[in-house]
Amino acid sequence: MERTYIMVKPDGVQRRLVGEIIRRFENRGLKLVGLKQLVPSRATAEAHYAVHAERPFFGELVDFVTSGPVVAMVWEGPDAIQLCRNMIGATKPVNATSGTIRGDYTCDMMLNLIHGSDAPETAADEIALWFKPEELL
Ligand code: RTP
Ligand code: MG
Repeated sequence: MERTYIMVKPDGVQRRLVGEIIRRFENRGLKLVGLKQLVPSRATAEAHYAVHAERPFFGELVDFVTSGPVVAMVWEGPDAIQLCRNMIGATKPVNATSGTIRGDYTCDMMLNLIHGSDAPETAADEIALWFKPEELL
């Protein structure tokens, strides 16, 4: 069993896609173990995307993810990290195929609806960044 950090970004909340996204993960058989809505602080967003701190789009990315409410979640299941990445779809819109969340609902590189952890180490770090242990059931 693995746990992964999933976040509906501000564009996904604004577009009323929270229910659709949760439905997809539940239909797939994953278990929801943490869920909350919040407006991320700049410090949390910068820590979350710290790996991209030197990239030219970093400021814009932090501005975007702090621009409104996000829905932070932890999902659990076999190979949950890669399984969720596959369901989310590629970062580059042209590579996000139909049937994935990004492939079905967006063609924008920044407004791409959803984040998912990309490896076991980043999943552990992100879960600890966004959730207190007692918030996970
Ligand atoms: P995320 O972390 O948000 O789940 O997205 P990801 O793994 O698919 O992509 P990542 O490489 O981690 O990049 C994080 C976010 O930065 C924006 N980005 N822009 N202009 C660019 O070349 C570029 N590359 C990445 C995207 O919004 C991406 O979601
Ligand atoms: Mg990423």
